[in-house]
Amino acid sequence: MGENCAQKLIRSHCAPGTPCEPGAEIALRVDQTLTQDATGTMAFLEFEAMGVPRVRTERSVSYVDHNTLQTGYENADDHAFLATTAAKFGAYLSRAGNGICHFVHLERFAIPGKTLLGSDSHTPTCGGLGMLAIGAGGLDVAMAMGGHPFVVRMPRIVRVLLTGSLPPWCSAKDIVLELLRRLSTSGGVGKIFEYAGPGVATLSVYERGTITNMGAELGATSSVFPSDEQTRAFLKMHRRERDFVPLEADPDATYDETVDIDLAALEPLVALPHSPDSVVPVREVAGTPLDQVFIGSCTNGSYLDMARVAAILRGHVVPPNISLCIAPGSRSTVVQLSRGGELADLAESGARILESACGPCVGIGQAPRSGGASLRTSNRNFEGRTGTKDARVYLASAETAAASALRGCITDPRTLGAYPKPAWPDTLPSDDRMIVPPPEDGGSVEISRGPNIAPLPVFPPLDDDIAADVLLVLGDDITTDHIMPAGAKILPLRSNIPEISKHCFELVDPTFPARARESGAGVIVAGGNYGQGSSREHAALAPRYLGVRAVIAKSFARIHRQNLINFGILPLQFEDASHYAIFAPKGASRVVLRGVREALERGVAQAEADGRSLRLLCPLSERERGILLAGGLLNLAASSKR
Ligand code: MIC
Ligand code: SF4
Repeated sequence: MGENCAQKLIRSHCAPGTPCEPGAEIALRVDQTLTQDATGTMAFLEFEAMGVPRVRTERSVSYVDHNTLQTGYENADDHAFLATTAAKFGAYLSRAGNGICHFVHLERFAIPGKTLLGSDSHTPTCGGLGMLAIGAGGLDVAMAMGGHPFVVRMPRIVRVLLTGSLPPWCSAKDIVLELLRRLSTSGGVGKIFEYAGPGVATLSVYERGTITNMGAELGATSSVFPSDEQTRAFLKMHRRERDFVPLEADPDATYDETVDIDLAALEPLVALPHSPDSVVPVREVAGTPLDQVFIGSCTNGSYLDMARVAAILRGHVVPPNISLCIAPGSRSTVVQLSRGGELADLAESGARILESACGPCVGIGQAPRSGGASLRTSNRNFEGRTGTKDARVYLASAETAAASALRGCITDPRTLGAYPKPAWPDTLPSDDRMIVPPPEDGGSVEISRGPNIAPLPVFPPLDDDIAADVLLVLGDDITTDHIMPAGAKILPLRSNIPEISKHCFELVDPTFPARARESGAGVIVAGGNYGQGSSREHAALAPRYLGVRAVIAKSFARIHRQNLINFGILPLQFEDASHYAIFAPKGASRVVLRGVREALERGVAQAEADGRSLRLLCPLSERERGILLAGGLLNLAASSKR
């Protein structure tokens, strides 16, 4: 039987004979890893704790792209730590200023047919170039750097059949927003989206990257495009044609599901506050006043996007109510914009040009005014993520963003007239001098450890009986931004768990850290899709540090569930979702679980909640059970070494 692209990528990276039934665990060989500074400090601390002298991948790259705002010593300490750990352990270092990890990786390192594991949820961006690219917690990535396979449940493969071609003023962002509109932020959990059909050839790799990037917002395990002539052209443009490898689905390939999208029928779309799946046509909200427009991020920070934006803004100045912020995705993009003159167009329009980094996307600078409205080309508009709790954030394409910046309110770009088609250069700058290769032998490199680098916390093995206070009862779709907020003030504490845990659930309930510590053993109750969003393992580590032993939810997002397991927190699911009412709105305050070890064997735990009995599911693989029993993956790895 023929295979689709995802199956080919998986089969070529699994042990021969692995049964690849959806839901079964598969162990993937990891060719490349990517870490970024906000998750990378922890990942390298974890790698160091594993005692492996040098990375065992084909390529591991450590990026500095998130925490580039240095308002104190913390981020600079982290950068020095990352520079020295990269050199010591054999990873490449992409220095601050070189750009956002997903762009730099796509442009400089991605290779069709290979696997990439990254400690960032948008790692699937490189699926736009025919890779199997997956986001994971830092500890999973550290294990992969140490040569261990990445274990994941075999996803269902969804064919997204693209027909036709995009009308003027519609772009790749509208394709993925359409998917979010139809499928929601949990619609991709346990799935890989594979793009197919005649529409694929009409999309450049940058456009494909926009789509695979936001597959993360669908909750997908990954997203993948075939590797074809567009892929070859992209690699040639970056002077890497030698890395081209074709990848296509067999003509008789089958899929678990199909979604059809007629590109010609699309129109500009926008996600309304506060979720990437609250999608409506731009025309329905046209005229909504704005205070700010942000163009950039790993979704829409490419040269392709920037050149279109420059062409739209050329000769105009943004109106007084608009603060327009633009962050090109990579240093190579800035160089090209400057050589081609587009940078002048952007600056002349009044745009505030920011460094090539994540910046406003994750609340590092440019927080909107209180109650303000911001339209952004990034991928997440969760409440409070900008740094302003009551700001309203809309997500749209670069074209819609530029049009809205010009008019001062949400604007359907089709009302601007002719669609500009900027000339496309044959090559883009491919200068790797901001990427530091590791020395052949890093053994003597001393790791720089400023005061911001705290030791890893150690947790005991799992208790057999757990009696815990219900610390929080939450609704559906709780994001990791709710659990462990980011932003300019908290992100610098990523390498210091005792400090960062003081901000756990800050936006939801600022009393949480103190209550959790006082209780000594706590449980969190939540609705569906708990932990959606980022890969940050701090959203598990910090609660565990504060004494959280279990999360009881209707369902979990993939990466976060694995992070909970990796740090010894039980991810328990209501067998009967209506039992959520035992806790909400104001219900049981204490949960008792007895014989937990045996319950994990059976996959079902019997709990008492203020005297009421309920069954909780814990469907775990043998491997996951082993991790939980040991009190976390690091404990397990250490015990297997002894
Ligand atoms: C994000 O977009 O939320 C981040 C910041 O890139 C995170 C990683 C992190 O929290 O460091 C992600 O997407 O995984
Ligand atoms: Fe950076 Fe935003 Fe992309 Fe996360 S989503 S990697 S913060 S640009």
